[in-house]
Amino acid sequence: MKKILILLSVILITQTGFSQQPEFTPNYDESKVPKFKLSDPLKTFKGRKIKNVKQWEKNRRPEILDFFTRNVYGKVPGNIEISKWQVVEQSDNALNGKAKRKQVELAFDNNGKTLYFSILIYLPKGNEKAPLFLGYNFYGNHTICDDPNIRISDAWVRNNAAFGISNNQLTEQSRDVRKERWQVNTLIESGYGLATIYYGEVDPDKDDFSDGIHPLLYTEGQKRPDADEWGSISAWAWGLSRALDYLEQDADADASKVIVFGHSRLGKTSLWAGATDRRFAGVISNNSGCGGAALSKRAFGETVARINTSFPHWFARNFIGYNNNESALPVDQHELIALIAPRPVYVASAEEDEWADPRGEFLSAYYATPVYNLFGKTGITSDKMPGVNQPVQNTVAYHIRTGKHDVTLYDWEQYIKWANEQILK
Ligand code: GTR
Repeated sequence: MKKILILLSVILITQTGFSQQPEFTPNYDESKVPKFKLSDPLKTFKGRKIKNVKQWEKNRRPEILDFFTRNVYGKVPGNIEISKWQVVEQSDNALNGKAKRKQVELAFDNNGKTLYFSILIYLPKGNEKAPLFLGYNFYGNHTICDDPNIRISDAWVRNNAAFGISNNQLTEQSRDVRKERWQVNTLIESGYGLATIYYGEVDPDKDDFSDGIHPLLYTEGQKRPDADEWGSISAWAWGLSRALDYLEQDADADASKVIVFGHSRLGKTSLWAGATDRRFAGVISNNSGCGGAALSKRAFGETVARINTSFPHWFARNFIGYNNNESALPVDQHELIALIAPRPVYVASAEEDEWADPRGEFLSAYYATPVYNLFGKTGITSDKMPGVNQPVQNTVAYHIRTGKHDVTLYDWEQYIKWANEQILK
């Protein structure tokens, strides 16, 4: 029996590639969090105190944004606009007559290459100018609800036996498998629209820079982004901004009320999109963890070194310089959140999601608050974490709910309640 088990684990290790990972034991002990000093969002790198919005906008915000751009997520090395878009399918009678549905394909041309991605849009019927949530999905637009009219993407996808995905291809079998995470009916009934995109159409989530959007902006002979250029998170954030470009031209939607949403790696993405594109009216980070809302310097759960090793394509290569070297960072993730000010931002954690460091996510929201205060907005007023399932909802909002790393109906109910106050009013 023992021999069989050993053999099985050897097969597993070689099959999954885990053997290449250096050993890593996450710290889940609060008393072992290293002592660290957080940078003051209201003091410039040169030590000048920031006293008002004007100084923040002129001297501080740009230097923080520049640091994150070059050293964390990577800069987009050029400009690509939508070359053409096409409504490939639409209906005024979707979701039992409650919604209008559109499927729009955007095309981007550059360097003799073309990239396409599709946005699935639902708008509440009779209230099309409603605010709308925009966010990526992990397994294709057709996974988000049981609507049989949602087209199936033919882009590369990670295999997933539970969803019937093999050969890196999506099929009918995975329709609606992620409906719990999207709660489309609740959104529509609450007067919100939803726009979603399969993230793999913008950049397949693998360590390969020959696919997705990156090659469209290579200089001659370039094979991968330079050390300060975009990783996948930055590429996905770019895609969200292009989706917003489209929404600005769509007479059915109100592009001034788009709340960018994302879970996990896509929550890191929504934060970066919200930081870089100030047209987004609000930003939601659901369980985004390391490289998202969680403070890197706490090194609790997933760390910078670990994330750069497991997912070498997510960040700019410069970020590797902070592997096991977080104290050298002149910024931390609270300043990513501060970049979103004064717009509403919601950081959400889950109790069992220790890997994402709920306390580190909370503290980021708390330490971003002085920048919100500068704008006369209320953020997180106490450094004491609220109890489980006891949301604090100001312009900066936070909750930690029971359960695991996921997006639940509870999360959406909070986002809607908060958006009613912060975006609608
Ligand atoms: C994990 C990763 C996290 C988070 C998550 C996800 O494997 O370590 O940073 O992004 O994936 O996106 O589901």
